[in-house]
Amino acid sequence: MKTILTTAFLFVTISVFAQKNIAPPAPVLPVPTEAQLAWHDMELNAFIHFTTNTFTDLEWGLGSEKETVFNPSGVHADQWVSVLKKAGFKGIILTCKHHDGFCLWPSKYTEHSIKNSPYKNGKGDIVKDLSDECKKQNVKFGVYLSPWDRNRADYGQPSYVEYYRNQLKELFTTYGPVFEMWFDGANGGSGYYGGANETRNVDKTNYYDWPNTLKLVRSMEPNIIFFSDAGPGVRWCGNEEGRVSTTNWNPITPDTLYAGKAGVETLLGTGAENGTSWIPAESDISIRPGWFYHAKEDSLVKTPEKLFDIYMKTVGRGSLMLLNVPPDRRGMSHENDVKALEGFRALLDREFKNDLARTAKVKVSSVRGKSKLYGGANLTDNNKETYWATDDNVTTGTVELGLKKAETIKYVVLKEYIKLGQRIKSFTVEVNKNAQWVKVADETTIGHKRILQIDPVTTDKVRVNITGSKACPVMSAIEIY
Ligand code: FUL
Repeated sequence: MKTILTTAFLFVTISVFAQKNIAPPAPVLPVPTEAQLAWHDMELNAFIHFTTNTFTDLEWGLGSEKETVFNPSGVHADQWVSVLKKAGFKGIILTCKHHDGFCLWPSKYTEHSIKNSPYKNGKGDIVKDLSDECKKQNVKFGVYLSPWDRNRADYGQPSYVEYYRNQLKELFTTYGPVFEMWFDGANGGSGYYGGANETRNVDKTNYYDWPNTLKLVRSMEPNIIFFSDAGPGVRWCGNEEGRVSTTNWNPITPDTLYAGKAGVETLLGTGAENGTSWIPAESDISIRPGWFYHAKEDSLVKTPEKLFDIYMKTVGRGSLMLLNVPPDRRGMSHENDVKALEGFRALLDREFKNDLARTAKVKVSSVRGKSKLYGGANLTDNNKETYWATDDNVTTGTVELGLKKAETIKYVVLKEYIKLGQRIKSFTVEVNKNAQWVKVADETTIGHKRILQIDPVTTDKVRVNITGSKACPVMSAIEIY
């Protein structure tokens, strides 16, 4: 008895040891930071655009608006947050200051703010209201502070950059934590500029001295994600239509993105296979035609189906969907927007309800070191920390999922284990129909998440073929709906 036990113990020890000994794949650089990984996992991010424009019916305020025009009958930040949270949004970025320069907090550096508005007799502070509410409801809070300021007399001079930095200090030391900072690309042009009423163009590359501004913000919020055309945290997706390219590389080389470069929009959408930095694409879009609330757009709110389509073309292509839901003059998310968001959530829940892969039999073409640590079962265990991988010299592979019974399927979801970099360059998906494999998708990149919508088909077997990869493929999940 004792010998049997000892032998068994030795066997278990040796096999565990052998499995432990198979080293994980080396990362393919660049790889995301912890903060970027957390950002990817959010999938849904929100914008709140609110300023004097809400009351003047403009999209870009001139900067000459009197503070008194800002006069919401209330500010229901609790409602903004709860509506977005219920729909699945994990963060909210507020236009603390848009291009018109009006500040939603009582900044001590300007008179052009909420403190001179009739709202709460000048005692209001909407940045505080929203950041407090986000804390309360466990939603991340982000800041949009427009670099372009059409109100300031000194816009274009060094003192304005000082002013901008002072405001960043004010915001980050009073209203944090802040998870994302949005540096909008639109700047320079016509404006009020303290009464000058002229056109001012700044040298966008050098005027703001971005390296030092970012350093300042990082000293207050070390893990902040910076959005701008070229990152460094996340990049613009190149359009405001709610889509990235089907080929979407997270890496990109920031030097190739200087403002005004022809064709840069396409590059922003695709990223670059051999890009030097991990700067994923964020896709900003408004639930209405405009970024600010206009009553005339009440009938033009995007439908749940349209929002779902945007989700498929952003989150479903490895990007993040950043949706703007602008409060109206009552300081509330309008009922039409609320209804659209509820419908959007219901669609997501309905379409991705029952993952058929969870109970499927998984067969893979090969496993790294033949070790269970990297086996095919990791693809369907609903654990994002486990993955299927092949040996280093194997850059193609096949995963076959045998469903419990024939089912009609509409979506195949694929995820790479991006902690080790984005690797897969091409893949196909096949379904078995009348004992024949039929190709239903022929695609390129995967990244954080790829959702393929296929014509509904009844099958009991699905096959994913990785046909090209920069190094051995490393995938964390396959789901089928
Ligand atoms: C643009 C701005 O000009 C719009 O007004 C809006 O804020 C959008 C998110 O970014 O560049």
